[in-house]
Amino acid sequence: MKFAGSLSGADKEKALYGVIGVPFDGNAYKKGAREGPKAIRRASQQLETFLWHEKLELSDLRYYDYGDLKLDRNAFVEEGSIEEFDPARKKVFIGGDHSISYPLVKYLFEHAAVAKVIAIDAHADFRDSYKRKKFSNACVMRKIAELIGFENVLEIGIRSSSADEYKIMRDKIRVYDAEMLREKGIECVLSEIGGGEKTYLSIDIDVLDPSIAPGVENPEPCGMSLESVISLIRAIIREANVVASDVVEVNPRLDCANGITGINAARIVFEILAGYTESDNRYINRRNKL
Ligand SMILES: [Mn+2]
Repeated sequence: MKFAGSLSGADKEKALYGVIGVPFDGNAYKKGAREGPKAIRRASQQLETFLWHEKLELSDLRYYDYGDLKLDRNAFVEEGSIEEFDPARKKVFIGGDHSISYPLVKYLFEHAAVAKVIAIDAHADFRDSYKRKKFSNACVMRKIAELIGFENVLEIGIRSSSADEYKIMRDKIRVYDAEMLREKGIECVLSEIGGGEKTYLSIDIDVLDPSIAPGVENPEPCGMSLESVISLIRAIIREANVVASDVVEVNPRLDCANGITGINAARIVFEILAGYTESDNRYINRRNKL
């Protein structure tokens, strides 16, 4: 099953954007996120591909669902495997536990395709190691910062870390936590993110309140609404040069019967694709045509 609105295989050469699944949960404590891509694709089919609030038809956006990328046993991207998906195209990866962001960023960084990373997440993910795993999903932003430089990392929406993580993050990276967003609104972030450097945007679905995203490994109280997360994502894509994104940590084994976490993740993927189109000035608003 393809992501809703994807071009057909015969038309894939016309694609401007790519959707790629990464069914991996080898670094998560509770397993199940490997089934995330399938659940998000299925959920996307339940939503209309017409974005009502923008009067935008998603199948006009010309994206192709390339299927799944395989990470090897050590969670590294095999050489050349992302290139199959054309490095020039903006992409959305659907996970997978959050640890997938590290090999993806590493690959893109080493191929000069990404210079900065913005994470939207409830958790800091800034541990040096967790349960004896260096590449645990609880360490992913630390590993990314060590790779691309602490000054090139921005974390947004954070409301949970250990005291040790906080001590390191406080001085070394820029953080806009959940409280700041509530008090000052998303505008406080926007002044920080211009500049045009190629940016990777990682969205952990647990940034949402657990009442609307229960299907996650580590639910964290007092989360954001879907509306605020969508406004934040669209504003970031408008201001920064986002060339790749991921939506991670959907665990269908922990979701409710109606699959609401997968549905909200699918909606976020829709918004990323609409955002890419808008920032590339390819936006087609049907409001006047209908
Ligand atoms: Mn998280």
